[in-house]
Amino acid sequence: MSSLRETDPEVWSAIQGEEQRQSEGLELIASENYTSQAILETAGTVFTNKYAEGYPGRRYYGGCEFADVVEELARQRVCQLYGAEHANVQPHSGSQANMAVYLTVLEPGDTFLAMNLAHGGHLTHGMHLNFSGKLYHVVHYGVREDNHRIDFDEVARLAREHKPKLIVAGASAYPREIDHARFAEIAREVGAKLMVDMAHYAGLVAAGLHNNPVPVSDYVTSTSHKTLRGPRAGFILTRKDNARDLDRTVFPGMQGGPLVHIIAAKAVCFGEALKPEFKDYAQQIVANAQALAETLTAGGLRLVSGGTDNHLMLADVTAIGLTGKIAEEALDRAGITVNKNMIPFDQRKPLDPSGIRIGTPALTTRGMKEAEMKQVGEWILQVLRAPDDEALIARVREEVREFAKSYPVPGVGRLS
Ligand code: DSN
Repeated sequence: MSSLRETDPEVWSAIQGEEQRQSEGLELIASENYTSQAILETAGTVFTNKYAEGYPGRRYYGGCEFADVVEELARQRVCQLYGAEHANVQPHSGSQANMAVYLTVLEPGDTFLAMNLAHGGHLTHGMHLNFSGKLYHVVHYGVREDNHRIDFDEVARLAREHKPKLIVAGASAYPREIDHARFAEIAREVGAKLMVDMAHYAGLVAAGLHNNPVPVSDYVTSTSHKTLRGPRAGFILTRKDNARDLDRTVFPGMQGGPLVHIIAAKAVCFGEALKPEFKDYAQQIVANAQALAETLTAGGLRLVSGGTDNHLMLADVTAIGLTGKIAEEALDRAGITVNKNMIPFDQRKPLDPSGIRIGTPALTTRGMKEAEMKQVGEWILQVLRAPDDEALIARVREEVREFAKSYPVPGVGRLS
């Protein structure tokens, strides 16, 4: 019996609801995943009680000997995973990891070059309402209109014209492999530093399925909870010569006490990603994305860039007379979770854009393979062809519920 059930039935009940939602639905949000039971357990330990400002061996609080152990394990493992010289595993999130690099490299008002949000970039890549867009002068590159691939001619032209101090590569909604070496060449030519935000595809890099940005970049930022399948958090990789400045920016520059329980869970995550079976998992993510993309394309959906090399795809639903918002809501009612998303050269607005973003990391963790992706794709097509047909949606909802029950979500039932 869970003590939470007795002490706080309202929160306990919300957790039960969320467990049921995750178990009975199909999670296709490209940035979400299910951590292992081991990671969940670690995140829920007494390390949450500990203050450990500073770094291993140099703390501002007593009693940090075990905090040092887990932070050192996390640093060593993530450096081994990506071949990095130095890691800072304290950022609470990917946004804070990006902020730490900006504050290390740039002064307010400096120029950086990054991917347009509507073409796949992230909020922290200079969106006007985000700190990154407010503090810095941001110049955006995008994708080519004819093939939706990053327009490197434009990147080079903008870099030569604006002479940014920093070039940011990496994206949150780009279905193709990113040529980090090409970015590095352009950065070198104009004397800019290169930061790669690999949050989305970090698991694919760890498995050797996407080229590794570490050897060609000054800084690599990431989250640990997307394709890497760890706890919700961030980290930064860099060379030894940048370590001191970067570490000072994270603490005391930006953050106070690190979240030691989450750092411990990151150590477990990096340990899991170092195991050979993680490569199998990552290969299946990509195979599943390709199977789903084929089913959706065969069913008449137009995919941005025509397909995918990674874990995600973007479908233009205006081609079948819908908007992203209508598509997201109809699929949600059928127990299939995706997010509406801008597509390159979108004529619509962010709150009701033309596309939806679909990703396979979470369903792959539940053990689904190509055959299951075909079935999931068929359900998506059925719903999108009749988004107002509530009887059809209710039928799909029931089928999804029955189907999903056969693919357990790790950690569900721990508190029941
Ligand atoms: N919000 C995340 C995503 O969904 O891609 C990126 O941090």
